[in-house]
Amino acid sequence: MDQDDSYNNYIAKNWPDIRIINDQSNFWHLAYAWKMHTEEVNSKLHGEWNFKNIQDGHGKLLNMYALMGDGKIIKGELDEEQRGSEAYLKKNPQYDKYDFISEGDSPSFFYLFDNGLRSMENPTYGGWGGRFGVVNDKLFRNTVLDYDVYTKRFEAEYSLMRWFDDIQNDFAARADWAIASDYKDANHNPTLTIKEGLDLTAKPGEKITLHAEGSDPDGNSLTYKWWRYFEADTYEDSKVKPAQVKPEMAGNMQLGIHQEVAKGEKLNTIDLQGSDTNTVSFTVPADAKSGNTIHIIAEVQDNGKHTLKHYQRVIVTVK
Ligand SMILES: [Ca+2]
Repeated sequence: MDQDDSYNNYIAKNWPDIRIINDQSNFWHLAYAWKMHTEEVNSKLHGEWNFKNIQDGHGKLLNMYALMGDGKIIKGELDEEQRGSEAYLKKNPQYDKYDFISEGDSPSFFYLFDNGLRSMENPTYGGWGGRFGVVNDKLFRNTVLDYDVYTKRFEAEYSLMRWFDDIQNDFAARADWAIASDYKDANHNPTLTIKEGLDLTAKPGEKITLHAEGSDPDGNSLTYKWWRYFEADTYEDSKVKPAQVKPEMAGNMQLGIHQEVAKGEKLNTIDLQGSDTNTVSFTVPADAKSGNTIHIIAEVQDNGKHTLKHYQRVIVTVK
């Protein structure tokens, strides 16, 4: 965020070759702005879920995790910022006891999870830390939008919000690991490989079939889901092209950036067959140009506690 000017005033001047992902807006949405969202993305940010799955009965470390009105007073914090206090809850009645407070710093770390989304390869791919546009070869910012299926708008922050359930489920499993005395006492994520590989080339009009092979260390049953991350890829058809927002417009930190979708416009015109099975097929559009990419996300989900996932991203490059 460049909260303390350390990027603009020091790093950019003295270390110009360091690549920077400058998140100026997305992170607010896994932080104090979460109450602005539709309920569909927030279901695991409410008090009941957080208390039960993260804080209560999960050992000494998780007992220190801070939730709204949980009675914890943070030494040195301003009185009006003591979100654990009864007084704060009374003054801010939009929150319930044990509601999520903020994980605003966490998205910048989420890139490093090797969850299969490949966000650490390229900030424009998107992953648990959100998705970013290219300002120049050293700088990435919130200049790209993802289509929020609930609000029907393109929003920078949806590139982060779309993962909230998965992020919180994963966190809850880790909270369980903190108290498990044996491996079998908690659930663990499945793994996933794609038989055909992750970086493929194809001709326009070619039919592609991909096979997902999941495995679960706990022996859970697995289900599969495939979808095209059309906002992240570069094939353009008659669908709406995700709006490229000028960098100077990306500074609206509290509200994010929104763009309405015109009625009747298609968001994705590549039909995935078998998208809820372990084998998906689709045809590379005949008008695809050489160099275009198509990003297909494969998800595997177990049926253990917190229904954990792993992903793979297949990138098809048209030649
Ligand atoms: Ca499992």
